[in-house]
Amino acid sequence: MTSISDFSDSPKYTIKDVSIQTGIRPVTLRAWERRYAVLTPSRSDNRYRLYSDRDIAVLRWLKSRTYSGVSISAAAEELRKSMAQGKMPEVLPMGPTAQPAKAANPPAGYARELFRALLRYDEADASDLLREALLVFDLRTFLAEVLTPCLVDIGTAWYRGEIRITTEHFASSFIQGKLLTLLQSYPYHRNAPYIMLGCAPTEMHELGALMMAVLLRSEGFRVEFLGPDIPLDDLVDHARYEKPQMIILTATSRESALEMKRLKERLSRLRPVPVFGYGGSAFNYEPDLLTLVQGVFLGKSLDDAAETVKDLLKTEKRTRQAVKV
Ligand code: B12
Repeated sequence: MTSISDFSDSPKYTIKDVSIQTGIRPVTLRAWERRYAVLTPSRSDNRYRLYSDRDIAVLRWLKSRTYSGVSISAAAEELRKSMAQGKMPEVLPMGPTAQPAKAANPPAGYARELFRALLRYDEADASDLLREALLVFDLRTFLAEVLTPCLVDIGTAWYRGEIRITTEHFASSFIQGKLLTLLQSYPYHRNAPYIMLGCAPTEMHELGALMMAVLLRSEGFRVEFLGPDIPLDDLVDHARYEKPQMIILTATSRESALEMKRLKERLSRLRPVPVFGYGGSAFNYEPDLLTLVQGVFLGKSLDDAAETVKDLLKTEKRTRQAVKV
């Protein structure tokens, strides 16, 4: 279970952002702050309230308690008591009206706007769009229907000679930076199932792997993101000492996919043996690769892969427990 204290307490969200994320109106947020003293948001230089991920978790907890019939004052008292004992409660599921606000545009609209902003090298606009899209869509939609199509459009424009290589590099670095920040904004669970994730040797396209890392970390896994072009000797050595439950590699080209051919066999000599999973567009375009690379193909999309990983690690946990007995 995730505790509220696992969330970062660095101030970054305005009251409007928090209202969208929690479904609690700004006027109510201010009233709760005044009456129940459970939150003390920081202030920006111009005195605006700034909330942290932990503040948002606290607000969701309060809201969830009120949905189970507890009054807001009793929920606040419960929280204060727990904090006085140096404990923060576990995260609770959000109540029904705490859904994100309605999006002004469908995801494809955000993808298009983002593409245009990046072509103008307009970081401020691109950042605003991403922040808004993250607030109004769930993470899977954000990754698959906003970021991915934007990257595909950039690739197509580059291929047709409509944009410069510098523009493509700027856009992909910008998105990579945002994804890394997102990855680090999730709590890091030392005791959760441990996954090493990165790209096959020679593979420089790391954004799909990074998206996968964000998605799995958001699901509570301990994910170590290793980046592009990982030498297999080094990976196997690292795994021998760190003993991950799972290793995931991605490939977008045939050449890099074939680099993984004998990895499963090498991993089978480690104790305990990590599960080896793979994916990426190489396998989607050339399915014959699936017969050449041993291991578990995780699926065609990030979504499928996240579900497959969850199932595999549930089975893996049972097997490891059975071996211990
Ligand atoms: C950014 C980019 C780069 C950047 C990468 C930067 C970085 N830090 O990652 C750089 C500049 C390094 C680069 C280099 C090259 N690139 Co490039 N690149 C792109 C671009 C624009 C975006 C890639 C991306 O991140 N896409 C987003 C991801 C999420 O999309 P995706 O990989 O399709 O993922 C989907 C699925 O595969 C799946 N998925 C993704 N990851 C995973 C992981 C798992 C585990 C699972 C299960 C599923 C899964 O989910 C996604 C959603 O459905 C694409 C355009 C495109 N169409 O994607 C070209 C593209 C991939 N590149 C291309 C090429 C040709 C190259 C170069 C050969 C160019 C060159 N001449 O040097 C080199 C190769 C470098 C190498 N050795 O790997 C071609 C590939 C064509 C092909 N299939 O053969 C593309 C398609 C551009 C094009 N239209 O021609 N590139």
